[in-house]
Amino acid sequence: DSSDMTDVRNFVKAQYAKPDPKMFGKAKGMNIIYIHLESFQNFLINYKLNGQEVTPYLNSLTHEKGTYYFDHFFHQTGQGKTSDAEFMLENSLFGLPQGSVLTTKAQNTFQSQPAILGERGYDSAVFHGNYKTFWNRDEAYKSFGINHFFDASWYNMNSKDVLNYGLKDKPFFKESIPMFKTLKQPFYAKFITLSNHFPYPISKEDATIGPATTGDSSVDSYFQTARYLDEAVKSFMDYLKQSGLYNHSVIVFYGDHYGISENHKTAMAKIMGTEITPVEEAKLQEVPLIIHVPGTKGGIEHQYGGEIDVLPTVLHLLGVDTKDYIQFGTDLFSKQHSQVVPFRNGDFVSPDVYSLNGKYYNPDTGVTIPKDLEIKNDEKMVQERLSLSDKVVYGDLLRFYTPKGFTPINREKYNYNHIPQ
Ligand code: GP9
Ligand code: MN
Repeated sequence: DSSDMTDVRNFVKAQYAKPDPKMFGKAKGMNIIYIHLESFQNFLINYKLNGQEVTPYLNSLTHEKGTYYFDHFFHQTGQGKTSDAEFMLENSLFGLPQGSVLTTKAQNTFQSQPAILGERGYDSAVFHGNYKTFWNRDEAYKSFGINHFFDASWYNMNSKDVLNYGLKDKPFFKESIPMFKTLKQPFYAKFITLSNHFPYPISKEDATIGPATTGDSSVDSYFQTARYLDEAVKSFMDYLKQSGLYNHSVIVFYGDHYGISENHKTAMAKIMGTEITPVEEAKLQEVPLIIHVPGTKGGIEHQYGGEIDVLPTVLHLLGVDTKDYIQFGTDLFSKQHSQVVPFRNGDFVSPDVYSLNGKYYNPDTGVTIPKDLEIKNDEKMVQERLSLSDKVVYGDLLRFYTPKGFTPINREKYNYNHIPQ
């Protein structure tokens, strides 16, 4: 009930991390573009297969001027996979321990990024080459205050361009451009790719790098679909540069979750050149987070963080104060950012300890360590964070609290009906 909301507010207030004044508002008034890198794990960055870079474009982006590459950034998804990643990035609330928020709680009250920005004059749109009902997106997006949803019905879904979950990434980006151009600036836009998805099928013509040779077919072709994604993203970036949007947009790239599950340890040991211990398996849960902020230096950021932290980080870059919002992550650039990263199952990682399945490990040596007071406190904090976030979602608690200056989202205002030409 609403008294739970008091606990939530107190917790969120206590863990609030104030923005670094050097980063706050650095991108005020700029567009924000998210590029969702389907199933993309961080180990792919700078990985060489048979002496060749797998993702040369994304690799180069990690040290381009004005881009921040977070190399200890973890996915925190559960059963909701892609939808959990989207949910965390839009709301800075955790996905649920079971099922997907988008499918089970789509009608809840949220105070999501597209609406927060909408109030500051931003248009908003999501682009995706699958049909709108997948993951119940068409219902959930209304609750997030997303103005336009360009789903598969807007694209040319001819059989040569469709594979696995929908429109292949190259035609997807290409066909998105005319629709993208209709947005009014400043805008929020999200492009959800899908070609790099299990079991990683790819045609001969689309494969521009050979497969790995572990003998595990999905692991082997993962490198080929990742390369395809890299090329698709590069051509979209070329468009952003040539149109001038690149200099007026924060661009966020993120991997949503692992691509290779723990059922493929034998093959992954060959890929990584080391046995996949629990600590190695946890490190494989790193996904890239790359944020381009025009007019800044950029750099490689080593602090630990997770998907829950993206929203406050981005809002602060855009000059939006988050103090009054119920967000369970903290700004990655803040001196007060907590580096304890909860996984959805209650495990957690930090630079000091990996807590995995009831055991505690030194992250550098992989050796188990005794549970000390610090670990106890981290553990308590992680459990509290997850369970309070769950209370918000299960109890639909945001209906009892409206942040200062925020107009509650009216789902009735949105519909994504579209009759294809
Ligand atoms: C499909 C896509 C895949 O629309 O977003 O979702 P996933 O299977 O990765 O959760
Ligand atoms: Mn996914």
